[in-house]
Amino acid sequence: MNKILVTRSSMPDYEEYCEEIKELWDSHWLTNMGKKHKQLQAELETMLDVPHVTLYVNGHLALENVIASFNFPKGSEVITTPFTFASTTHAIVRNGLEPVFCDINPKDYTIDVTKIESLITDKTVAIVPVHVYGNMCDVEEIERIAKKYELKVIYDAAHAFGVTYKGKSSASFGDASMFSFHATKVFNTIEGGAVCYHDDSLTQKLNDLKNFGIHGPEEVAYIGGNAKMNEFQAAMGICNLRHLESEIAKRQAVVERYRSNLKNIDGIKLCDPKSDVKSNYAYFPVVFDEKVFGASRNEVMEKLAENGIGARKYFYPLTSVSPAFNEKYDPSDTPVALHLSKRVLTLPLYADLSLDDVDRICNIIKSCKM
Ligand code: T4K
Repeated sequence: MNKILVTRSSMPDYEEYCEEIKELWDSHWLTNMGKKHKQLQAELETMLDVPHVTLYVNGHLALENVIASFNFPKGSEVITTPFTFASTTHAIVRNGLEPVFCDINPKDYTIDVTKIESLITDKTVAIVPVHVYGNMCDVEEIERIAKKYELKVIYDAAHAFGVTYKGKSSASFGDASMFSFHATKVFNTIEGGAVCYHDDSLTQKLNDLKNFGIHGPEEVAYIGGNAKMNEFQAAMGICNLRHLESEIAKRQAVVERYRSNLKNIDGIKLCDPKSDVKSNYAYFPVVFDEKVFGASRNEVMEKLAENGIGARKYFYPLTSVSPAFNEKYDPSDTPVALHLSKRVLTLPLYADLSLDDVDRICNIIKSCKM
């Protein structure tokens, strides 16, 4: 029986990628913001409808750098959620800032905007909300709060490439948004990421941070690091962008098949798309209520694994309970996130997952029901 993993990288035809990288053998120009890098950046600015895109070697360094670009005083507080990939919290902490964990809402698992204001102190400088699974945060309420308290908003939009809210690109909200172009994402550049923003003055800061602060052959004006996307990554992005629409349409068909198979089952909760959000179908989370369903999330995961199917617990454990924090944060302060992290399972989802395989996965899940 063929193994099915939680996702599988989207790739162009081999010939298409070879054609795209062919000229690199002529030019020998492999990195440092070359031709492919510039082309992908321009294509993304158009596609995401945002004035500035700065490309990165991966999403994490994009997030770490964009937070750094605001020069927040060390020890300042940043409101975020623990129901995310380690990267979000790490990017805050690695900048010498203090994460303040806000709970998520039980409907779409993004930050609970009704709880943000009570967490604001005179040390708060920013909110780092996470658009989870291809859904989007309540961007309007976050904007209202940020304006009222003069806070920066930096979205972790790793899961939200190509998503729109009321027809507006996910890249257009907040002071900046970070996208991940990792191999496991809806759109990939093998590894990669980007920061999208409106403010012209951020461009120099982000370039300084990702390219050693080099301003010219004889001028290093800032103590920056190295986080540049290379030409092979950019070439992969150029190819994958051509197929994005059809990849998302195929994902949508997979998600619709999952929904029709798993709707109205006692003890299974599906995550409803927010109205006005056009998803990219990045992940398919299912929440198991053991008392009603008769089997726990972990038991379902094991049963799937016995059948060669690799579902994953995105996101368990909460980032706030990492042993690196030495019990500094109490997960019971974010009860919805804690509850969800113990029950959620993300099912296999990628463009070429066959509908027969979706049916098979759902039948195995249904067979776990007591
Ligand atoms: N913020 C959020 C909310 C994020 O979810 C992420 C990344 C980031 C920030 C940081 O962005 P990056 O710096 O990564 O650009 C994976 C990804 O590595 C990670 O990018 C992603 N989130 C996270 C949710 O998932 P793992 O440790 O679960 O990946 P792994 O290696 O177990 O792969 C999962 C499955 O994907 C495999 O079973 C098969 C498939 N796969 C994997 C690889 C590496 C492929 O088909 N091709 C591949 O090359 O973290």
